[in-house]
Amino acid sequence: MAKSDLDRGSRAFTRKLKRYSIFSIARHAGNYHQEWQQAWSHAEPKTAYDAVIIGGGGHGLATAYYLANIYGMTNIALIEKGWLGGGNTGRNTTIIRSNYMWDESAAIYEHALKLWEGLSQDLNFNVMFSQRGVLTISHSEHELREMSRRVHAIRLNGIDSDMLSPAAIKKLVPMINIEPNIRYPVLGGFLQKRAGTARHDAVAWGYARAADELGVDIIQNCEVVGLRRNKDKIIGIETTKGNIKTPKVGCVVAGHSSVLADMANIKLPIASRPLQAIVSEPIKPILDTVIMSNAVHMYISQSDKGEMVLGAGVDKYNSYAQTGSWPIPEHMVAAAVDLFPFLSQLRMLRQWGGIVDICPDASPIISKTDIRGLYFNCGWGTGGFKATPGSGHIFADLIANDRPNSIALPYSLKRFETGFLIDEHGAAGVAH
Ligand code: FAD
Ligand code: PYC
Repeated sequence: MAKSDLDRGSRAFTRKLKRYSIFSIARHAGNYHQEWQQAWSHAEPKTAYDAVIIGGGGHGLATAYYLANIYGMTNIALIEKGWLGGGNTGRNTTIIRSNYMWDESAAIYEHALKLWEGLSQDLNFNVMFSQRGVLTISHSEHELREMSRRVHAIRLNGIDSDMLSPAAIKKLVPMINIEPNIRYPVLGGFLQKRAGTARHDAVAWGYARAADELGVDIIQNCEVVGLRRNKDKIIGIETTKGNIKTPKVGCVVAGHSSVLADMANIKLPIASRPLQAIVSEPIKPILDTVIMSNAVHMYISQSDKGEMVLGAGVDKYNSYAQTGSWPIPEHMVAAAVDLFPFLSQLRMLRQWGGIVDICPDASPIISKTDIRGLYFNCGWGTGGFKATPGSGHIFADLIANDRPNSIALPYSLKRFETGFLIDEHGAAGVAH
């Protein structure tokens, strides 16, 4: 065993001992979070690694964790230009579901959902996964028929999904207005009971801590500014903390995927757009289901802190500014108040935006490129949080084995040449 492996092993062991001992709990009980053990170390880049993952969101961190945990690749680094989870991972509205239309989507989103179901145990970190159910409502007869067609497809893939009448919806969500004379009358809906939410930053922190314990170097405040290649082979990266040699680079940078791809003269079929959300002041628990309306681009849930979390449709222009235009939340709030009149009594606390990377078919890219050793995982658009564990798991497999497994294969960049697109605009609809 190399000395660096021993160092890593003892680093993890000492940290675990300090963290879990009863003395540690007693010592920290009265000191208001002072002297707490850091959950992961702040590494400085070495000159070379076996692989480098660019992007410290949930997908990048999950990739690094599975590379180390499953494939034993521990001489790797994760490079983040800001702070972990500061991109879309910490900005999303945390909806997790696997009720997509096509078989390829069922495979990947259900793979992720199954991993979510054991994630807190796997990471030994409470990611607060809550299977409170996700209800999608319909406001027209036509939408209802389309919904029932999708429910049949979902069930054929063995995934739970049930159509609900307005009365059943009212029973499940007493706060909803199902009067027939409102602007967006509720004609029915469908529910995935195993779907739900998780605490998004805990997901980043949990993966970071677990990856760090396995020896992954997590390097923050370090921007990748160039990709180095020798003809058709990747040989390293250029960063604001110096150059790093590596034969494998995984890019997982969501809204900035085209920027990274441009460094390798690759054009990705991606539009980068702002997606906005808002939260209200906290109130007592009144909503224990997630509700989405694709037709009006409105979705709502209540966070564990009591805030009402509301999200809107994607902005209609490309941008890298993490904000968004006013008419989008204004339209969404009008619909939300129509459906949930109690919202008019609440003050909104915060609004924010994230930059999402949307493919023409609203499905992701998990792919090798024409440059050997350069891989992309992106294009999750408005709906990648739910995929975080599955995406990292599959991307790690692609990087370690340099070939896509059966779940990843349909998500190759080649589909934009062959035309085998996986059109999920309908299922991604709420934010599209
Ligand atoms: P990110 O978390 O964005 O991570 C990418 C990281 O790469 C960033 O931290 C960034 O700083 C870093 N980076 C970029 N360029 C560089 C560089 N040159 N060098 C180093 N680092 C770099 N999805 C759902 O499934 N359910 C939802 O309810 C949901 N709601 C959403 C609501 C909003 C408002 C938004 C914005 C998104 C929502 N999404 C949702 C989408 C989801 O957030 C994303 O698909 C997912 O978080 C993407 O994760 P990621 O790890 O790929 O990206
Ligand atoms: O993909 O479920 C989703 C989603 C909801 C809000 C934004 N994305």
